[in-house]
Amino acid sequence: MPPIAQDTFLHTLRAIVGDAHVLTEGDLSAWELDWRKRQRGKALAVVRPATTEEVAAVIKACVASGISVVPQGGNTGMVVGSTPDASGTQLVLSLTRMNKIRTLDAANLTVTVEAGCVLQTLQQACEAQGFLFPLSLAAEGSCTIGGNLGTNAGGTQVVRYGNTRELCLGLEVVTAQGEIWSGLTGLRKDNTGYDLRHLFIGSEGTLGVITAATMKMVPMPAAMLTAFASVPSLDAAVELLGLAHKTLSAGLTGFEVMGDFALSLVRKHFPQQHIPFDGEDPYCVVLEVSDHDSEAHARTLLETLLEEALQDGCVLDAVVAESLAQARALWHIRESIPLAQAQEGLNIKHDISIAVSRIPDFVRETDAQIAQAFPGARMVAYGHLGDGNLHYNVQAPEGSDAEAFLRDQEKPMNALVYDQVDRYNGSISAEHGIGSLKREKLAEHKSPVALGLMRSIKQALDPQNLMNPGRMLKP
Ligand code: FAD
Ligand code: 2HG
Ligand code: ZN
Repeated sequence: MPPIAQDTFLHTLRAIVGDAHVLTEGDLSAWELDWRKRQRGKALAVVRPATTEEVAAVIKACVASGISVVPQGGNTGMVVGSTPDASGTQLVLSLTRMNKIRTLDAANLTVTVEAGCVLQTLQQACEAQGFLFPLSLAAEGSCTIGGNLGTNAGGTQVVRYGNTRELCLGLEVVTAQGEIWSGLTGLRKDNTGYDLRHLFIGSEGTLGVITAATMKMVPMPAAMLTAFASVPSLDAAVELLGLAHKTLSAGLTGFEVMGDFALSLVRKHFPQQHIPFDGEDPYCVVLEVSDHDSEAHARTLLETLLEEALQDGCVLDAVVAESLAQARALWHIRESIPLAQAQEGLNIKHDISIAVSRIPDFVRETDAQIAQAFPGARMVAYGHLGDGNLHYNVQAPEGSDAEAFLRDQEKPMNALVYDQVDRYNGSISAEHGIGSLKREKLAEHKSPVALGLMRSIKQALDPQNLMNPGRMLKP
């Protein structure tokens, strides 16, 4: 863009959102560098609108000047989808000033919230009115509901409540043309044609900008209990999951698995945390039961389950949290794994899903292949076993240069793992999305028919290819 045209464009943006909210100078790392520090981009500017109308005006200005837009929430995404490329031509559209909770409708069990609202703020607002907003992930203190919808985030309660998609009843969106679509109906039934909200959920900012959403809440359970158990194998963890479904039914609200090396990284980098058991067993599980009757009822159910599991041998040892503080501490261990991985150094992530029943075989087989092909590679396996979603991550060999390992080994490592995922009929992205890190892989692993349909949708909604171009779909 010639300098004069660029000045005119920035002047237009300043007139829309105010001078203070168009950032072009100083340290813009918070918007230009992704959470994993995988890529640093360069933004033309960071623009921070405060209303839906301002977003629409910004997009219209972008359309008029042919400027591409990268919507951004908390910038906690795992696949480099929310930061600009290195060209210095893309506008980062940060939604964080649009953070109001517009309405909470207790009778309809819904809350309408702006896209930039931090997830934890939304959880707390619901809790204050006696409701649970059942989306929970370790980034909840900084990720936004717009980003959660943009990625169709999962987290630790999907086993009971589903992904963000399942929690959304309506959206308000600014289209790629700068029009406002108001779909905040809060209806549970509406069969008036294509359900447009589902196009935008999980579209990673490539089709339009989500500015607000109507989300489901559930009545706060009377009790939520957490247990931490060690298990002799992944097969045993799967057996325990089956028992938990049978005993707890809809009361099972969390079921996470953690490999011993993943836990050892938490021990190493967060020694102040107390991890039950000594780390001798290959896997541990965190499980949560929610109960609408009472804590005593929940405890009886959980203890019955654990006793049966101990007798069966699918659990070796278990503790049940005695207080909310203890429950939080147990969950904190699990949630610290990505942070411990980051402290350990750059790493390779595989956010995969496979039928729960096939996960043990997948891990056995793939671990063996990796050990042979990449001697010393350290496997950090953990995740949402209840959803068949494993974070099958890899840390560079001990003492090696992680940057060099990623440069030389990430491609062949990904090829090996994703070929295995194909063999097991799984998915190469369960909850984090595609962004730029996985777009080549999407092109290889998604069927040509599905890719063709995706391209048609993109072309129909964003014919100028201005919305987060190059993310998800290859240019
Ligand atoms: P960003 O990172 O800012 O954006 C993510 C994507 O959404 C980008 O493509 C962006 O363009 C798009 N986007 C953002 N806002 C909008 C909008 N308003 N309209 C349209 N598109 C938009 N993810 C999980 O699924 N489960 C987990 O358990 C989980 N745990 C995590 C733990 C840690 C410690 C961290 C750092 C991340 C974790 N994540 C997890 C990944 C991440 O937090 C989620 O993907 C989250 O949903 C991203 O929200 P965000 O506001 O940070 O979005
Ligand atoms: C989690 O479940 C997140 O903790 C992050 O999805 C996973 O860092 C990862 O690979
Ligand atoms: Zn996860």
